[in-house]
Amino acid sequence: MDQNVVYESDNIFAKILRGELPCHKVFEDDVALAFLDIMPRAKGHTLVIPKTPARGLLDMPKAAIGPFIERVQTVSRAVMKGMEAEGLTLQQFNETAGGQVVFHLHFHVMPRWEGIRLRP
Ligand code: DGP
Repeated sequence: MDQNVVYESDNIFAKILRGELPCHKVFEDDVALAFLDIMPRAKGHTLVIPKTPARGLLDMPKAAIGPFIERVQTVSRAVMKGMEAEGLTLQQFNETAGGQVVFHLHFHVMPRWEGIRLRP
């Protein structure tokens, strides 16, 4: 695992952070950016990414994790309220084998309603 922990700054989310690619922004401060997922698995599916460069949760500096998770909570609350959701699913993938496609740490925030499944 350690030998794979290389942050590549040409990933799509790094480009979004630098303003080189557009996004539908829902939250931003000095710690994190949140924007709508381009392939939503639920209405209001939002991604929260840290401004700290980290490939995944495993290489995120410890001191940066707390502030970032606070933003995940802030965005989750706002998404729940804005979407009038009944529940919430959070997902975070690490490495290709773990389902990760974009190699900048991100949490999926997916509002949920009774009886409505996530799209695959
Ligand atoms: P994963 O690394 O498996 O968590 O998947 C990456 C997610 O990012 C996937 O749900 C689709 C989304 N995504 C990929 N490219 C873009 C993009 O350019 N813009 C936005 N808004 N979302 C993207």
